[in-house]
Amino acid sequence: MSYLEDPGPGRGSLPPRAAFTSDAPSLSLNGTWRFRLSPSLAAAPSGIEAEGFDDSAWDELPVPSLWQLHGHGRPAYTNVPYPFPVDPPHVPSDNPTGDHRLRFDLPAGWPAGSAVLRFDGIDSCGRIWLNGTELGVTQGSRLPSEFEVGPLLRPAGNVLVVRVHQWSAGSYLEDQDMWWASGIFRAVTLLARPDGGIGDYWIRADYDHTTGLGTVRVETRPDVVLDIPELGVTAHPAGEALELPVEPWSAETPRLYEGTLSTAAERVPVRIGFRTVTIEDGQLKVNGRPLMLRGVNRHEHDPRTGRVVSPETALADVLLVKRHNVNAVRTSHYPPDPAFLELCDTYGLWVIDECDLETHGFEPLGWAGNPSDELIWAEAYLDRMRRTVERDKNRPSVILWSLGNESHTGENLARMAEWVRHRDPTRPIHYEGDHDCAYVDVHSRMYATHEEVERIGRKDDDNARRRELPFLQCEYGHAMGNGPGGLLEYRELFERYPNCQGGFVWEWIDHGLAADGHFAYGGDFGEPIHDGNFVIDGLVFPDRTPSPGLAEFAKVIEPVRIEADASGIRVSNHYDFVDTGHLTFTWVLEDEGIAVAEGVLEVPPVLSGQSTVVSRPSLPATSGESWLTVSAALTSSTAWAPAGHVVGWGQLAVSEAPVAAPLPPRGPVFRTGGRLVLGAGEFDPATGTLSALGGHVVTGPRLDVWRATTDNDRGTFAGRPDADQWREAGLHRMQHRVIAVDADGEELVVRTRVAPPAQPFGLFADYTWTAFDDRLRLRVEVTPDGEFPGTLPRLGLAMAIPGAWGSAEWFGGGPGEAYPDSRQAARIGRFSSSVEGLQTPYVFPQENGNRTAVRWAALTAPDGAGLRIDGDPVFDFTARRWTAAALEEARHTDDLVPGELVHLTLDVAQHGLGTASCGPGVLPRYRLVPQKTEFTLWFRPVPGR
Ligand code: IPT
Repeated sequence: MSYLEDPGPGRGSLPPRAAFTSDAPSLSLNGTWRFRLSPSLAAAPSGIEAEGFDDSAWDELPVPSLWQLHGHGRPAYTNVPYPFPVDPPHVPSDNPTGDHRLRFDLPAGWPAGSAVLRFDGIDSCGRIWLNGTELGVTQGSRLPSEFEVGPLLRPAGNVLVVRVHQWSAGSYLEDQDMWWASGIFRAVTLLARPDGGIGDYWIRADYDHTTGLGTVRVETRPDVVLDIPELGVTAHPAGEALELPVEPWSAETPRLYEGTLSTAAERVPVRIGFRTVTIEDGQLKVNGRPLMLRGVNRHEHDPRTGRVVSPETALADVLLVKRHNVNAVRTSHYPPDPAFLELCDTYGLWVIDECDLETHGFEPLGWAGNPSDELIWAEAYLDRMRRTVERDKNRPSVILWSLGNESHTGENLARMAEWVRHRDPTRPIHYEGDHDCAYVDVHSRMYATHEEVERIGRKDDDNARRRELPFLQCEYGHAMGNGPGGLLEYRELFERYPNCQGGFVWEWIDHGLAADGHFAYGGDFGEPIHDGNFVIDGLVFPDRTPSPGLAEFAKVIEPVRIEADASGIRVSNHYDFVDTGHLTFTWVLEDEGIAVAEGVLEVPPVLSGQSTVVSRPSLPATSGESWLTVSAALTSSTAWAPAGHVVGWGQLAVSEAPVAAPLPPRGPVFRTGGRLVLGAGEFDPATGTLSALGGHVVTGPRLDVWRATTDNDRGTFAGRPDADQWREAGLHRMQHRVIAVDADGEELVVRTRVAPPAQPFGLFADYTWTAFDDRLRLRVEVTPDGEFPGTLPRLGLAMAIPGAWGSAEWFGGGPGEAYPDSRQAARIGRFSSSVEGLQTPYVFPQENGNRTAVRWAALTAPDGAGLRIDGDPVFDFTARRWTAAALEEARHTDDLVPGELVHLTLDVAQHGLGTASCGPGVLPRYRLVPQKTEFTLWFRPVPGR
C-alpha cells in the first residue's frame, strides 16, 4: 500500500513531546523555498531527493504557506462532504503534489551530535528527505512531527526536500468545516539536541484552594532541576513534589511564575501556572470554583494566508477576545499553532484543546464505514491524541482535552479517551459526539435549542450518567451573517441552572479569503462541490473587524452587570474569581444624548457572584429625555487592554421627554396645479403618496414588509426557513392598491390594500396625514386581511430621499445595528454616521444596519438641508444607497453599487434574527406575526444653511 493511503499515523518520526524552547542552538528553516506543483504523484518529477537535483527552474514559495493561496492551484471549501470519493483509505490519483526544496547551511558553531528537525504542521501528508536520505512520512496535518537528523547534517549545503500531497488517508480524518488547502503551513525548525539535554518534561502544578498551597512536580529525566527564583525555589529535583504558598492561575488572573529547568547540558525557560481542574457536584471547577464559559470556537484563519497564522495575528485574536469579555476558546477543530496557547497562558483564557480529527463526511452516508469504529484507523486516532496531549500538556490554560469534532462515536474514540484518562488524569475529557457520555467527563451538545438547554438544566434526562455531568454547549449562537439572535436567553439559562456552564459561540472569524474588492467564499474558486458562504460565520469579519454580533456577545456576557434597581443602581459581579476592586465606575448623564454631567460612582468591591446596590448620584435637572449611563472600566491597564477599557455598562432612565407643547392649528389640504399640498408636503393626487417635502423630491413613504433575507432567515435548521415562507407568500413583491384618496378638509387620508400577487390575503394600510406648521404627522393603521400565513420580515415604511442627504444623526439605540433578539449592545444616546457608515459589510450581503428604539433621526446634506423624522415614541430605521432588492441580489460586497437616492426604511417592528442557519430559529416572542398595528411618525423638512 502506498504511504499515501496508509491509514496508520505516518512513519519515521520521533515520539511526541512537549513544545518548548531551550538554550540549545536552533535554526528556523522558514523562508523562501523552491517549489513545484504537480497534478499527481505520477506526474511529479522523480529524483527530487537527490542533492544534485536541479530545482533552479522551480518557483519560489514562502514556507510556511498553503500553496493554493500563492497562485498554485485553488482553495476549495466544503463543510461536511468530502470533495473526493468516499473510498477509504484511498485517495484520488489526481492528487496535487507540491515538492519543496531548501538548501541551507548550519550557523557557525553548530554542535555535532543529535539534532531534531521539527515540522509544526504539514497538510496533509509529507514525505521528507535530508541530504538524500528519507526521514519518513507525516500525517496529522495540524500536529507536529519530529525526525532525528543529527548524523545527516553537515556544516554547509544541506538539502531538505519535502514532498507534500494534498490528499492522503489522513484526509478522511480531517474533514473540518474549512478550506481545503495544502502545504508546509507551520514552522520548520532544526533543533540541536545536546547530550544530557531535556528531551521532554511535564510540569504538574496544582493548586489547593482550601490551603492556598501550590504543588509542583516535574516529570522528566531524573537529573533535571527546577528553579523558580520568585518563589525561592532553587535546584529542586525532578520527580519530587514541592508544596508552597502561591497565587493560583486562572483566566481572570493568569499568574505565571517564571522558572528554569536545567541539566548540565541544557536550560529550558518555563512558565508555571498553578491550577486544579475538577468535576465536583456535577460542575466543572477550577481551583474550587465553578466556571461560566463565555467562549468562542476559534479556527486559525488569515484572509491572505489561510491557516498560516502569524504570531501577530494570534495575538490580535487573543487581545480582541479578551476585550470582548470572552474567557474561553475551543480550538476548533485541531490544535492551534503552539504560540496561540502560550498567549492563552499569558493573557488568561480557558482552553478546550481539540484533537485534529473530524470524519463528518460519513454522516450523509449514515456513518457507514466511519473510521471512528474501524480497527484499521485505531493507531491513527491514538497517534493524533498523543501528539495533541504531549505537545500541549504544560499549558495551564488547557483545562479540557477534546477528542475531535463530528466523528460520530466508536471504539477508536473510546480508546483515545482511555489513553488520555491514563496519561493525564488532571484534565477532563470533552467530545460532543459521545451522546451517551460513555467515555467523556462533560456533557456537551452543539446548537441545542433553548428548550433543550432548559431540560438539561432541570435534569429532565433518563440517562443517569449524563444527568450527573456538567453541561456545556461546545457550539451555539451560530454567527453566520446577521446574528446571532437569542444569546441573552441562552445566558439566562446558563445562569439559572448550576450544571449549565456556558458554551462557545460558533465561531470566531469569517474564513473569507481576500479577493479583488471583496472576500471570497465557497464556490468562488470554481469548486465543483462546495458549501457556499457557510464558511462565513464568525463574530469578526475576515479582516478581524468586529461584527455587531461580537458587540452583542460582549454585552451579553459582560462580567459586571449594572442595572436600575428600585433603590438605586445594582452592580452584580459575574466574574468567576475576582472581585470588582480592579474597576472604576463612572457615570454620565445625557440630556437627549448630550452629556451634561459626569462623575465617579463609589462602589465597594463586590465579590464574585454577589451584587450590591448603590444609590444614584444626585443629578442636575435636565430638560429633555435623559439617561444615566454607568460604566465599569479597568482602573489600570492590563496586558490586554488599557486603563479605561469598559467591561460592563448599564443605563437608567432619569427623565422622560417633556410633554409636547399643544399642537398648533392644522393646516389645510389644497389642490394646486395638479398636486395635493399639505403643509410642507406635496402628494400625488392619484396615489396619495408623498412626492416632495420642503421642496425636495422624495418617494413614499409606503407600507413595506420585505427585508433582504439573512442567512438565518434562509436557514434550514429550525424547520421550514422563514425566508421560504415569506417568498412563497409573495411578500417580496407586494402590490399596492389605492382604495381611496380623501383630501377634503384638514387631513389627507389614503386607504390602500397591500398584497402579494396570486394570494387572497393582504394588509389594509391607511395613511392619515396632518400638517402642523412645518411638520407632517403620519398615522399608519395596518390591518391584516384574510388568513395570513406565518410571519412578516418587518413592518413599516419604505421611502427614498435625495442622495445628497447622506449624513444621519439620531437619538435612540446605537451606535451599531440592532434587531429584536440582538439588541443588548444598543444603548440610548445621540449618534451620527454617514449613510455608508450605517452599513454592516456582511461578506455575503443581507439585511443589516437597522437602528432601533430611535426617538428621532435626521438625514441631511452637507449644507444642513434634509429631513427629520420623529417617532411617537420610537421607530427603527435603515438608510442605504441601494434598495432591499439590490441587497438581496448581491453576492459579494462589491456587487452593491450606490445609486442616486438614499433608501430609508422606517419600521414599527422587525422579525428577530434567530440562528436557523445552524440552530434554533427566532424565539416565539421575537416573531413578527401580522396583527392590527398603528404607528405614527412625524416628518419635517430641515432647511439648509
Ligand atoms: C457544526 C460543526 O461542528 C462546525 O464545524 C461547523 O460546521 C458548524 O456546524 C456550522 O458552521 S456541525 C452541524 C451540522 C451541526
